[in-house]
Amino acid sequence: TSPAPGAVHVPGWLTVGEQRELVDCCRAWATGPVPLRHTRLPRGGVMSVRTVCLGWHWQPYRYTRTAEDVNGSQVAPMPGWLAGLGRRALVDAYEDTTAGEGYVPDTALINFYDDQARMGMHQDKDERSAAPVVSLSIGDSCVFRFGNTENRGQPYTDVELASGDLFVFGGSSRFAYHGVPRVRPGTGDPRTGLRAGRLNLTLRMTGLTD
Ligand code: MD3
Ligand code: FE
Repeated sequence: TSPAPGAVHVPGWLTVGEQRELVDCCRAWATGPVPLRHTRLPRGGVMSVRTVCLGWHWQPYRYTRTAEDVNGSQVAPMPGWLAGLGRRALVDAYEDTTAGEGYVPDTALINFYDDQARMGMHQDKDERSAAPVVSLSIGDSCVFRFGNTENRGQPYTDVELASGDLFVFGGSSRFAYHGVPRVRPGTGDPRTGLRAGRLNLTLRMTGLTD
């Protein structure tokens, strides 16, 4: 189902087995060279989600290879198999066997939401590429607020994102405001191995080179 041009929601795209494998990987990445952390914002705020990055380290509002804002370490690499999952996501979402061609996501941002975590309305503008963003959700459901490209307010559409859901943001939706106003505690599937909270992986092409 498509709430806007280029935006496609595919409920239940990941199998429970794939979700469990991703949860295991995320646990390892969360304790990797740059551990899961609450991102500090330049004006003194702290994000309520906890994030770990692969390939490039995102800090507001730029991508770096080393995490000066955490511990100065080099981020873990973006695995080739995860980029491949992103290509398969585009093929399935756009129902076009060629949709993944040239899609080589070089970063993954992994956000962990506890019951209280939220993400305010924002645009993702730090990439130098208009390639689609692939979003994978695991664990508790959330309300995902999908807005417009003009401002953080209305008009917007609220969509429920559940465990296993794929969302692809391409075309004009790539630069739409979006956020997560609430998580729904206790709605996850224990078979994924995630006992509480919500995990979201976004795969992106940064358009950056070293
Ligand atoms: C629409 N993450 O990491 S995923 C983010 O669930 C982010 O953790 C949310 O927003 C989360 O920046 C939402 C869906 C998403 C991700 C990136 C987008 C939607 C997007 C980029 C452009 C447009
Ligand atoms: Fe975002």
